[in-house]
Amino acid sequence: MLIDRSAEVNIATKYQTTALFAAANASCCFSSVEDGLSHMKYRLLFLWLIALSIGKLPSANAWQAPILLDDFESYGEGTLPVKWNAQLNSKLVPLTKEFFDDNEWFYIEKEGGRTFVRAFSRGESVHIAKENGDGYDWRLSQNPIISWDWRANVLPDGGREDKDHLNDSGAGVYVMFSLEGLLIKRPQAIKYVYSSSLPEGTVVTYGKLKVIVASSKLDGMGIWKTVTRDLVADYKKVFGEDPPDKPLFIRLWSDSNNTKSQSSADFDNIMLLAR
Ligand SMILES: [Ca+2]
Ligand SMILES: [Ca+2]
Repeated sequence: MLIDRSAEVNIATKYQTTALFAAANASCCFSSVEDGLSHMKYRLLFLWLIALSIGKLPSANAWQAPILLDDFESYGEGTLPVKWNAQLNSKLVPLTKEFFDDNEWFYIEKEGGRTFVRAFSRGESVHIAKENGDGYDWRLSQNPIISWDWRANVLPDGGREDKDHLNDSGAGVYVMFSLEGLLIKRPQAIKYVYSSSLPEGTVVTYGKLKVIVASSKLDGMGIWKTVTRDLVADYKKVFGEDPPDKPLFIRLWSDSNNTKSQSSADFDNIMLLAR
């Protein structure tokens, strides 16, 4: 059977031309970050140009746009990250100040030209979530990579994810895949954590919740780190099967309730990428 590839080639050429045009534009603007292009946009452009330069820019019908879930640049300092939801009685509901108090909160911070969200807990567990379909349509077959920046400011003293009674994580990025069960819904999820005490790469199992240590205090804290995880590969590794194509939601997390201590962590640039 003959296949007409001309349309595909034309569109692929258009992508490459657009990338080169974007590069030309970017070169004129690198000295003026404050003019509007965020660090995130540079990073997306950079990834794209690398793919182009090594000849790995996929054909047009295989190429998937990266999804920028949130870079928090659209919020004012001290405001709530209202693109995200609170959870109430197992349901995601609009985020309001009533969900927070002095001991547990997520608020927007600005520092050195960067806008991000800070999670704080004192003897509590605090989280916000963003449902798949709420402003983004995420399919692992198209965007299997999850990436984010985080910075641990204070990690729960003595927290360790492999002990039930000390199970606190100063920062977590939690991907929920399914909720199964008739009376009691059991989540199938991967939770990437910034651990107070376990080394990077550690995997801890709580039934269908798999905890993967993505960063560790053993390697330092107090500086921004970028984490990039192949969610499909991680899922296969910890569950021994292919993941469902459409995860349910992403949750940002911080807790210090078991150790009765404190946690403070910052999140930024949450992205879903193609391979
Ligand atoms: Ca930001
Ligand atoms: Ca806990």
